[in-house]
Amino acid sequence: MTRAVAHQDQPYMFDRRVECMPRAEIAALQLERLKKILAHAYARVPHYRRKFDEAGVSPEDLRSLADIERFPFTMKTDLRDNYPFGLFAVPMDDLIRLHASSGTTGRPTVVGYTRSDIDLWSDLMARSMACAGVRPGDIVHNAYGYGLFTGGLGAHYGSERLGCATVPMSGGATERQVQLMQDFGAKVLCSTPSYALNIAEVAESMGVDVRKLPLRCGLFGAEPWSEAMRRDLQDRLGIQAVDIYGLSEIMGPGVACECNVAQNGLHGWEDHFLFEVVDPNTLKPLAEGEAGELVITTLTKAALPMIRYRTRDITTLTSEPCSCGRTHRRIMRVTGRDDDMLIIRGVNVFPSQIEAVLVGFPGIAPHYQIILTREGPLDAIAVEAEMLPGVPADDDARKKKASEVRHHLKSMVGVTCTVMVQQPGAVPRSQGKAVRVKDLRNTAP
Ligand code: DLL
Repeated sequence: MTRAVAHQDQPYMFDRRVECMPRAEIAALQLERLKKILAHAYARVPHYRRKFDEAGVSPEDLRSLADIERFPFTMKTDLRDNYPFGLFAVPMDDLIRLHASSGTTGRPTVVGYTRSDIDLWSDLMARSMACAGVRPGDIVHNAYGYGLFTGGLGAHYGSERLGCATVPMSGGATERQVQLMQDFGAKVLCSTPSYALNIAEVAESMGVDVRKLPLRCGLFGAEPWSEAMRRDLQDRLGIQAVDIYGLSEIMGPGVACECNVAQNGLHGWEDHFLFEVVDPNTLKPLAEGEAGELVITTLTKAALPMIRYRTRDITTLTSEPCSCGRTHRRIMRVTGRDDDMLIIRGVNVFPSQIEAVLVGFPGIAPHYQIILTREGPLDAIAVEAEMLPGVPADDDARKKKASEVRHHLKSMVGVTCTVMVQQPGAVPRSQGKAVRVKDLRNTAP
């Protein structure tokens, strides 16, 4: 498998030939690569061969990019049903890495990489970081979890490929993180947005003003977050907070990343991935600007080609020109996963919409949890938030604040919920991906 961006001996910066490629050339490159990857998957993976045969299509049927619609989707269940290695398209001897997601139920999903896949991932992660404003020579503090999760090693390899001194912190031991960020003079923080908030809070409690440190840029992803959270993090940390997206099944972090110029939508790297947005109910393709489920096909990965993978992530796509000059289409902020969407008395709600109301609310800290319970036949939702430190937090003050928040949630999001405002520090803090929803619907009262 050839690599498009082969700068192995040079730090990756900004390859205009690739990132600013005219759209017609991107489409031509995608078609050429899509033909190859379909043939690769069909020839090497019995699952794809069977699925294509059942759908009555073969790789030769693809003449234009639009023909992709004739090919079957791939879902997380396909990975689970073929656990652990059934969807791999290369001999096991060719693999140099395995990652897995724990998953809340059942078998984990396992993903594998050849050496060329790891190179590609490192290149794309370096490209993403450069796009976000990271520069060779920067000290990168990497607080994404190392291990089976793709966040830690993905950011690590990309950061090294870019030529940055990479600090492999992983999550946890937050006071130590603050200490080392300060001592080393980190310019870049890689973490989930919820953990960045935890770091900011711990720094404040240690009397460290992060805004006065050399930290300049945050690469935040792996979970949904809101514009309100971006403003809060930028303000507290004195940085530019940039959104980065990815998922293990497709590669890991670095499938798409915002540029530091516009900070408005994530450039999806179309020389290596084909993006579609479909209606999650009818599975019909949606036009640009229409919100639906993101579907991704890998165009160049060898070990685990993914054909029309249904991510469950809800977003929109745009090919509007971006002020940074990059031509790769943007995936607008992922509001949440369709399996995380709450339906409360007929109203569809993503946790990130609740976050957008809470973060920046006067007197309220940006930590929250959503608790789901059953009241008779109906689902009920309670939001647990907490007062900002330093604000009066007696019973009356907290009740009054709770009622204000409840009114805002009703008018901005349309849901009626119970709101509990607790003392500062009461809501559990995140160490990695935040658990936003506590579902008590199936537990006995
Ligand atoms: O979370 C990869 C990653 C690591 C991305 C570090 C960015 C930074 P998974 O654990 O497989 O991989 O989880 C993937 O996380 O389908 C989304 O639902 C969610 N997600 C990832 N990035 C974002 C983001 C990594 N920027 C799942 N905004 C995806 C919203 C995100 N959701």
